[in-house]
Amino acid sequence: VTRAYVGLGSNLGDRERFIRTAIEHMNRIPESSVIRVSSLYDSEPAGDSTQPRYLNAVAVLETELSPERVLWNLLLIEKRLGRERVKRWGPRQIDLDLLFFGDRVIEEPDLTVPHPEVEHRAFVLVPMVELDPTFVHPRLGVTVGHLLRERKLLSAVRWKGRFWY
Ligand code: PH2
Ligand code: MG
Ligand code: MG
Repeated sequence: VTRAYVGLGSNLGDRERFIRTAIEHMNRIPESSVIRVSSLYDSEPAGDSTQPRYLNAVAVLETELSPERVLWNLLLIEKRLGRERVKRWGPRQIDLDLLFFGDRVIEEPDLTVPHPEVEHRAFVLVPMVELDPTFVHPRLGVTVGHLLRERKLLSAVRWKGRFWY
């Protein structure tokens, strides 16, 4: 069994509802269960700064599936929740990113793990640190706690309360 960390983001419609529904769907992925979810964080949009603010969280998915299978299931959930892929880094109802898959490092055309943006994004590092500050980024070889302290990104996210999951 592997612990996969999944980043959730929404900046259109009822953001909290999209995140909650996505987590319920994730818990129904075969041979997998959501064992923890971070708090919710309201964050400044990265990339195109004219889009609405995001709500972000990170969930821990315990799974027996391969990383490719997990990714396939995440994309299916995005589709079920009505996501339309309009523009890279543009606004979206729901975005599910496979951030980490245990300590695996994967470089494939359709799957890069750890997610290549992790170390630049407060809205990923802050919830990761909340879940486990000692988690080691397997490509960089340092903890997520270290990355967050070193990069001084904290100001970009606002804590929005504990998730009730
Ligand atoms: N996701 C993006 C682009 N920009 N900004 C924030 N704050 N949160 C996100 O989840 C996010 C983003 C593309 O996936
Ligand atoms: Mg994303
Ligand atoms: Mg994505």
